[in-house]
This record gives sequence, structure tokens and C-alpha cells, in this order.
Amino acid sequence: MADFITLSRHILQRARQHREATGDFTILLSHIATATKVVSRQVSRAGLINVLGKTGETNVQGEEVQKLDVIANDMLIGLLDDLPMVAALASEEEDDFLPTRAGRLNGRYLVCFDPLDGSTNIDVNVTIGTIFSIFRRPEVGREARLQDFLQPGSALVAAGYAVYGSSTMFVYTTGQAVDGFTLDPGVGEYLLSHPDMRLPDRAKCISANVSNRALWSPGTRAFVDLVTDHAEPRYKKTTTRYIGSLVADFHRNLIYGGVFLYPADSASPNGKLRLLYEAQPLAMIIEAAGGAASDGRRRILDLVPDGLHTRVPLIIGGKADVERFEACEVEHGGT
Ligand code: P6P
Repeated sequence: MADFITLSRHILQRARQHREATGDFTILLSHIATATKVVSRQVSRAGLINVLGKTGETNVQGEEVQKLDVIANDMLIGLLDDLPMVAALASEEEDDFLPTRAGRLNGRYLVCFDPLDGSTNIDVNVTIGTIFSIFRRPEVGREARLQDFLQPGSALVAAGYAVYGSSTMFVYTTGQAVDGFTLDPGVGEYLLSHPDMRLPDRAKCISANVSNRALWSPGTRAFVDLVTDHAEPRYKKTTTRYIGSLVADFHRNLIYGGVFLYPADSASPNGKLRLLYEAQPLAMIIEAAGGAASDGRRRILDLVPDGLHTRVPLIIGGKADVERFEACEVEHGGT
């Protein structure tokens, strides 16, 4: 039974080592995990329960909302709304933040999430995921304010994601280590399968949407060229892998080693990905695993969002690769 480490048991062990040992944090993280289990079930049956396709609406990002986006968003909100330790929620699918019913005045935590990242891949059965992060509130005893969410990622208490692929995995960190759990559908439990995940110091993959090449800065083009031309020893065997689902690309690179980039470009000078509920949580994870994350110049975890949906360029993966990208931007010119 020693190897049968469930997520709940692991969170309790981690929480004891961490100042979040009040039990509230354990309950909160366990509820997020439960929401991802339900989303996983819906995703695995999407074609069967007629949730494929679009709702015909568009979200604050101007993106078409897929039915499963709504299901995932509603599931997370529904489960977290009843937790007295959570004061408010920020979701990719919600224009504004949502004070919770149970914790709006005295909840110590704020939860940010992208309920279903990569949702354009739903109809073609490509891996998608849920990304989340947890902040402590600056003060309690009042309703949450937008300003409470606008913190640097370095202040995060925890971050993680669920990836709905050939199996469903739940990966999280409280800053010291990154641990991965695989869902056993028969038991309905996440079991520890990837303890203490460390980013391999090799550039096995580079992940970028090369159809944006004409929009990239000279520095970005120079970096991608030196990697795909195998022009330096580190990149002799680097291959390209990009499936248009951030969580899936990130998870693969975390295990194999590599770098993902969605840089600024002439069409999107602030990049496409969102700082609060995509870049910050993944940056916390990659740094805890030994990697790095930058916007091309600055460390992601030092950046403070201007708003809930602030976009940011994201270069994330091996320290050497992020630094090499930044050197190219200096040498050849940024956006
Ligand atoms: P593009 C999915 O819509 C997403 O937000 C990320 O999951 C993914 O990495 C990115 O956009 C893909 O964007 O412009 O390459 O299709």
C-alpha cells in the first residue's frame, strides 16, 4: 500500500511541510482535482453525449465557446463556489472575477483557471487540459477586488494542470517540487505516477507555430532557425512538436525536455497567451522542475497583470533555451 499514494494523501503530506497546513488548502486542492475528474469523464465521452461543437457564443477573448468549455467552467465554479476558504474566482471564460457564495468575505484564497485550454482541438480528439493557480488574498474580511488578483506569479501558493490525453494526469506544485498523478478511472482516484518531476536538460523538442514566422521579430526567427537548422550542439537532434494545445505541448516538453514559444509578433505585440491563468501557473511549475519562463526579456513570475485577461509572450522550457532565445532577441532585435 506504500506505493498507493493518492492525490489527497500526497497533498496532506505536502501541506504539512508547507505553511498551508491548515487543512483549508488540502480541501481546496482536492476540490479542484475532483472538478478535473468530472471534466475528464465528459471529455472522454464528448462524441457520445453530444457536447461536441460550439455554443454559438463568443467569450471575452473573442473566441468561439465550445460546449465543453462551458461544462468545464461551470464544473469548476460550481465546486469552488461552496468553499469557505475561497473568496473569488477568475476564469478565462468569465469577463470579470466571481466572488464565491461561501467565502466572499473571509476566504483566504483566490483561484484562477483556464477551464479547458486548447478547446479548438475538442472536435478532433486532440489532448486538451485545465490550468489553475492559487493565490492568498492580501487581506480578508471584505469582498475581493480586482487588485487582489493582480499579483506577480512569484506570490502563487500553488499551480497545476490536468491534461486529458491517452490518460488523464494531474500535475501540481506548491513551489518546491512538481508531482504528477494518473487517474485510475476504475478507482476514481489520482495515483502518484510521476514523483518529483524534473525538466530534462536537453532540447528534445521545440514547439512554435511556424505559420506565424512572417510576423515574428528577427530575434525570434533567428532562434527558431538556429534550432531547426541544428546549428548548435544542443540542438543537433531537436525536433519540432506543436499541437496547438498549450497544456499538451507543455506537458510533453516537461517530460521529454524542450522549449515552447508563443512569442510577441507584429499582429499580437503582447503575444496570445494569458498571464494570469496560463503563463503564471506554468511558469511556477517549470521553475519548480528546474526550467525557466520568460516573456522574451523578463521572468514571467516577476510580471504583474494589468487585468484578468492580460496577454503575454511566453517562452517556457529549459533555462539554456529560454536564455538562448533572449540572447537572439538582443542580438537580432525584438518585436
Ligand atoms: P495558435 C489554444 O487556443 C491556445 O490558447 C493554446 O492552448 C495553444 O498553445 C495556442 O492557443 C495555439 O494558438 O495561434 O498556434 O493556434
